[in-house]
Amino acid sequence: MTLSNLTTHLRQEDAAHHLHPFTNTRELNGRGVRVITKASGVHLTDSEGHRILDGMAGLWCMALGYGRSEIVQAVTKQLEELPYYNTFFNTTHPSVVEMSRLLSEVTPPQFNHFFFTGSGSESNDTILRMAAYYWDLMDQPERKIFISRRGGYHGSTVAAAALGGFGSMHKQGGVPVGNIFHAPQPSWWEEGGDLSPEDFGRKVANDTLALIDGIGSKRVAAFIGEPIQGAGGVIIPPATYWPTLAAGLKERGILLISDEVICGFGRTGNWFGCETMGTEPDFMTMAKGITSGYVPMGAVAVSDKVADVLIAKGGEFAHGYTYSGHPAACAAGVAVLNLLRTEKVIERVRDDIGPYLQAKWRMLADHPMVGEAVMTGMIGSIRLTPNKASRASFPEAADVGMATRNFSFDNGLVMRAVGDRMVLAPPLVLTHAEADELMEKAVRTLDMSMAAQRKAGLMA
Ligand code: PXG
Repeated sequence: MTLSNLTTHLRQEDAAHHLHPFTNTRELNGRGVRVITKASGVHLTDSEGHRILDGMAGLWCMALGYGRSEIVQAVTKQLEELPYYNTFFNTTHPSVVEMSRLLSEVTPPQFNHFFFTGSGSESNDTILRMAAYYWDLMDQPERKIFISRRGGYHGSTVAAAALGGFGSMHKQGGVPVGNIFHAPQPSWWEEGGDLSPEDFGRKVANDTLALIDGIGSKRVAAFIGEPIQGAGGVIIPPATYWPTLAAGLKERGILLISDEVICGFGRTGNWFGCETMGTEPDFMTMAKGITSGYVPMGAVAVSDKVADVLIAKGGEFAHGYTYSGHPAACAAGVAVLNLLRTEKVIERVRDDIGPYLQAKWRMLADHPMVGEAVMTGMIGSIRLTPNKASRASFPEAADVGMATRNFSFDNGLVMRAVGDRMVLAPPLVLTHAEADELMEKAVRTLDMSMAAQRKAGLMA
């Protein structure tokens, strides 16, 4: 394939001046970056004119798909009327007021107050500070420890990286935030051994509570977890995990933070992942789907239990961002929440396109290279394996996930690889015909990858 002048030019300029997130720049520049120029509905177009089905909704965020004029018009109107004003010094503006009210309507009943940020990472930093302040106000200042999980992802600011459970992130740049302990993750296929998924779910929850008791439960401020771990490979916990863990946290008076950055706003077939998992968190972390990715924004949902104390007993909470409650972001958020409601997008994920896609996706478990194929709502993964009977893994150095991702892209489908798990989170507005196209491409991708692994002697 000969590349157009435009692609060559953009690749050269990108290599010369742009440092990409989570990227080995030397390798990328050697390979040449892929240039995405346009998108519409659930399809991307690259600079060479290839049409690619976006099975990752951007980066888990484009729930309503690309090119929604209702959102574009709402943001444009807001930028014309009031492009910016802050919410710090005794001021507010109509779009942040409307966004806050709408959030109180769509979130579980305990949430009636919202703090706005620019991203999921900033939201988690906010929660760390707010939860610590809450315990000071409750005269329990010794509660300063946060429990997170191995394989959890909570962002890339210094505190959020420390909170997350990726050793690769902890090693770089020090991450000097103390008071954080990492509990095991409920990944049955990889770690469940001979236990049934239900017994394994209970075991991981009880091991987590034992870790907390070992630390001293009265020193623990909060536990944070994604209802379904996203960037850690879409780990859907056994049904016993969350109820056992949430009950144990409640008994010990520990706050529960549900990181809804990926699971929130319909991804799991309910408004929030905690509703799907049956927990009642004290905080929710929100970003991504809150604006369907059109404008950056994050938010923290603060339960009445916490907000009442902050308001009744607290002084000034010395925390905030220039873009807290940015008018254009709130205008996008209001448009998105209205569209999710009027188009019944979440009901459709629960009752129609979700079950349709799940049934087809789960059939991938019959493929010789797939150990398990799981999906809740419209977030799923498949675990690649050279031998499903023994639940074996490919050698790490072979990077079979990455190779499979590249086959997928070449087949016109974006799937992401997390180690040897292929993850999928397409726009929630996917049609049945687009789901069929997605599955056809996924099967072809697996067949191509399996042929390559067999040729390389990595699989019988
Ligand atoms: N919490 C969760 C659960 C997330 O998935 C964040 C917090 C941080 O949000 P911001 O807006 O600060 O990025 C995230 C972000 C990946 C990937 O490779 C996932 C995320 C971000 C970047 C890459 O899957 N999730």
